[in-house]
Amino acid sequence: MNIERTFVALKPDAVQRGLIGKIITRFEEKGFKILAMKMLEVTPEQAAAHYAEHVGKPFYDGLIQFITSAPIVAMVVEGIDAIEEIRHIVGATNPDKADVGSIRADYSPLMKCNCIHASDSVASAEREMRIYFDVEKELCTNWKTMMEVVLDGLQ
Ligand code: FUP
Repeated sequence: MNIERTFVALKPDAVQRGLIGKIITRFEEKGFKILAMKMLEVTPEQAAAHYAEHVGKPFYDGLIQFITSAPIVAMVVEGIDAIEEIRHIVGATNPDKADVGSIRADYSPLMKCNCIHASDSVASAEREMRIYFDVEKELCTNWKTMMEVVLDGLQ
């Protein structure tokens, strides 16, 4: 059991379809802690940095067009095994393959607008959150969620 931080982004389709609240509620109700959150319009530079691993792939241009087409909601989220747990709640990249009950299975009809991004490793999380946040200044860490209060009382 590791306390991890991850980067999560609600993509333009989720913002445009009015799904911000429903999606964030899933993380809050599971016991995750939101350390930072903001709505922003992704710049071409941020988009290129975020998706650098996909340069040259057939879907790259569409991906950059999509992520810059309307605002996103960027978040830093902390919790127990947050990287793997949140990827599980998010579901597989292709909503056709995502577990029933996952965000992508429930809300997305297509891989090219699959509602949400979540980092796939500790290294990716560190890299990605720094594209969107000044991590030294913008994270709210000096407070406890009720889940942390509950865990404090357990052996
Ligand atoms: P994920 O880590 O699940 O967000 O997926 P990837 O980093 O592999 O892909 C980033 C985004 O590119 C996906 F969310 C959707 C898009 N994509 C496609 O449109 N087609 C593909 O074949 C693969 C990814």
